[in-house]
Amino acid sequence: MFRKVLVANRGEIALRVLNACRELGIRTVAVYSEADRNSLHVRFADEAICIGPPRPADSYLNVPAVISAAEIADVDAIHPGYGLLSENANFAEVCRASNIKFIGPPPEVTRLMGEKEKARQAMKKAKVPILPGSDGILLTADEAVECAKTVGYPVIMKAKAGGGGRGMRIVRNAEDLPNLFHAASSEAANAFGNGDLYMEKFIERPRHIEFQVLADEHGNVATLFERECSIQRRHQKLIEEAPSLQVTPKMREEIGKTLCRCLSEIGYQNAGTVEFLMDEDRQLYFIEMNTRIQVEHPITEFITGVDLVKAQLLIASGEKLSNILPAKLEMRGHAIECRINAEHPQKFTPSAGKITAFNVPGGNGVRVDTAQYAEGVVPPYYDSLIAKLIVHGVDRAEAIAKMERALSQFVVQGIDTSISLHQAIFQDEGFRKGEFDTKFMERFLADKQ
Ligand code: MV4
Repeated sequence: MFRKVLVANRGEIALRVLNACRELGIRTVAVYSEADRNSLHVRFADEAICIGPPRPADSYLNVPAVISAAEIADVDAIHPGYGLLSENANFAEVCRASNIKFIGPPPEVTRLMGEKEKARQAMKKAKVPILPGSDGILLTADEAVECAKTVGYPVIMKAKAGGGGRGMRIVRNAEDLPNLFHAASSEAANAFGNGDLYMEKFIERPRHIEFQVLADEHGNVATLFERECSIQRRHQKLIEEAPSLQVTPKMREEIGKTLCRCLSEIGYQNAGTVEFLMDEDRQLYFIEMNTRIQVEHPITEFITGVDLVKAQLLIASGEKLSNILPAKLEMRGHAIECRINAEHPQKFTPSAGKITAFNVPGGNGVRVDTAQYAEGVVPPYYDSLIAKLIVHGVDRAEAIAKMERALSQFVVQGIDTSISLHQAIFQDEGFRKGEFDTKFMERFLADKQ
């Protein structure tokens, strides 16, 4: 096992990774920006190194600064958390060249999954269901018009380098296609430095369902069931739950088996998430893969009893899955996560500043992952997630009751938070019945006007 690990992240995920290291007897090194001097990830690490000014590009995303810190502290490995450098194949390559283990998949695999159209073809080859669409990049609007004739409208143009919904356009007829093709392409070229597009059949009201996987460095892959992540606004998830009410045991098993075979073939390693859309007929279709630990990983930890971050560390140190996972993985109960953001609950404007009061709920089956505290400061430079409230019940009804109780005891003063928005969502009849799709929040917010 590693002697010393650097955590290249901040906030709750930095603390989450530090905790896993501590429990495994690994020494820890935090890196921080000038805005995070008084952060808990700095306080609770064995060593901490300032890597630059507040702006992420000047600190947490500054590869030479992070690598220098790793060399000065003489670490064996770097855990990137989520966001920031976590899916940057070039960073993983620099780690490799510097003889530092990157805790994640090999850069070649990260690069493959980062090219969404290549990932799609790789999944297709391994018999993972994909949506009807193009076989590769469509270079011109004319080619796209031809392709759409076989796929059938509506279609969606997506950027091969895409993410977060940018460089995407829904197309409902051939007349509109050329303009939307060029709009998507220039948006993608601007955002990602690459304007290449591919096409998929557009699903009007999809559910977003994702499968958690773990792969060791010996070719073994396991799936840890699914998470339902349809409650989101502008591509930011707000509430996630596991398992999904819509996935039957048979679907879970079939998708699980196919994914294990596919990811073993690809040479996947470490933790990953395979995203699917579910259509109105409850069919699942692969859309993309995330090659990192995800924000919502605790709900999977609750239903499986597996510590996913410890698993990442063990896998990266060469351990076999059979020595990490129980002989038979089973799902127990139901887990739900609410993302508590520092933002206005109706206007969604970010809210930075000093937290004057902070009470975190607890009790049986209640977990709060946060790096915030009373008198703590939310800087304006980073994403607005300040805490994750996660609950585990014997069934969905108990999980909902626990979440409502816990939300009512979560007190944050001095800044705006999304706590009251979550309380309103939990009152919603459709949400309570599990009747929702990725358009839920749009309808919910329109009804509240
Ligand atoms: C789609 C889709 C409908 N049909 N693809 C949005 C972000 C990117 N990761 C994939 N996205 C979508 N792809 C097809 N063929 C609808 C979305 C989508 C969405 C997906 C998951 C969660 C929330 C979403 C919100 C709007 C659109």
